[in-house]
Amino acid sequence: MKIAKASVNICSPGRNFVTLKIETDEGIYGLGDGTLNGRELAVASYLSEHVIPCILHRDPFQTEDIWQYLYRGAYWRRGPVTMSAIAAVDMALWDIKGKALSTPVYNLLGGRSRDGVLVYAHAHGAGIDEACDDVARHLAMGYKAIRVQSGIPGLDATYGVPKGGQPYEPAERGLPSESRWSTEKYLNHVPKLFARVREQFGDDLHLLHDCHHRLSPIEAARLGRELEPFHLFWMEDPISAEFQEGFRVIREHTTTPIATGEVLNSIWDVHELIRNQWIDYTRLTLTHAGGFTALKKIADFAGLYHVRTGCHGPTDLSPVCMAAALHFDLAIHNFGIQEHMPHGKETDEVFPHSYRFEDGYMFPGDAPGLGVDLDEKLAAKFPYQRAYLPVLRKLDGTLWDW
Ligand code: CS2
Ligand code: MG
Repeated sequence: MKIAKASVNICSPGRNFVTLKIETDEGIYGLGDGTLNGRELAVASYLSEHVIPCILHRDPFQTEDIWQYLYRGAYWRRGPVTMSAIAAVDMALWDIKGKALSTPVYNLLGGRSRDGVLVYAHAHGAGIDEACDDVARHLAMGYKAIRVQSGIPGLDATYGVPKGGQPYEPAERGLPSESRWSTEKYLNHVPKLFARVREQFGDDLHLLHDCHHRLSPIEAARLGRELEPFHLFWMEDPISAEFQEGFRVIREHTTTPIATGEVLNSIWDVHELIRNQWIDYTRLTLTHAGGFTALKKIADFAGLYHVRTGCHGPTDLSPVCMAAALHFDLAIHNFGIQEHMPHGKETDEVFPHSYRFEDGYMFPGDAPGLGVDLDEKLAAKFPYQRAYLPVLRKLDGTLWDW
């Protein structure tokens, strides 16, 4: 079997997605997600201009060699654009392998290591009361793990709390919006939020929280320590993820488990974090970190150090990535948890899939390959629209990490 054709689809059914379709001379095709929120066209062009010409006529079963060719062969290493493009190819090739062998991808990765994939939902509210109402709503839907974010008194907007009942983190058309931030107000508020959530919902529920890179190591250490009585499943991205050494300070002061990695894209971004046991969960995704071929190696390395996975799974990654993540999560031994943010109706219709949610767990389904498709006709009705993530400034105007 040979790769006969490959094309990049860019569509916006609710938000922008970049999908690579690789077709073989035997009529089998595979899909890969290359979406990089706010920088979609850079990946699309990297794929069309630089990657597709190099993979034509190759054997699609040679996932390892093609991965090495695209990574080492380019000379230039890492980075979200490069690694998302490589991931899109890798995912599509594993999809083809699964279809050619008539088996779901998880069987090619080691088979089922568990019955289902534990996922966490997102609860949020303008204040503590509203956030608790949202926790109750998600519990009623069957979720066993819930990330909780709430508005901060004195701040107009904050990460993880969409305004006016919009879906979580809508793609913002036009140039980036700006909002203001106060670490002091945030640090004073979050322990109160979790004290209330634990009091109202008891000990069984897994609770998570995302700091979204905004703290210094010692501020994160303070927060982790103050959250200890509420036994979080994890405190996510307490500081800028690329500052590996910074996690040492946090670790020395608190037993609250730490997760990071959603903005990182290779083993070299996390190997110190893992080797020194400064984190408990890696958040690397299949899309941004080079696909199955790369993530499997990272997970196996992490497993030696009792570090588990918690793949990033926001709505700005397509259902192709979600499907891929579920195959991966089901198969690897040191799986921790999977983020689940349901896509909107339009996105689900453009990407029909076999995965499903039931009683707090997700299941990739038994369709051969990834079990996800792209309805190209429907996708054409949702053309790309430029959209950006917001930008953050401190109260005095200093640019900050969003
Ligand atoms: C987030 C993301 O899912 C998460 O934990 O941190 O929502 C992140 O902000 C977006 O994926 C950025 O594109
Ligand atoms: Mg996050």
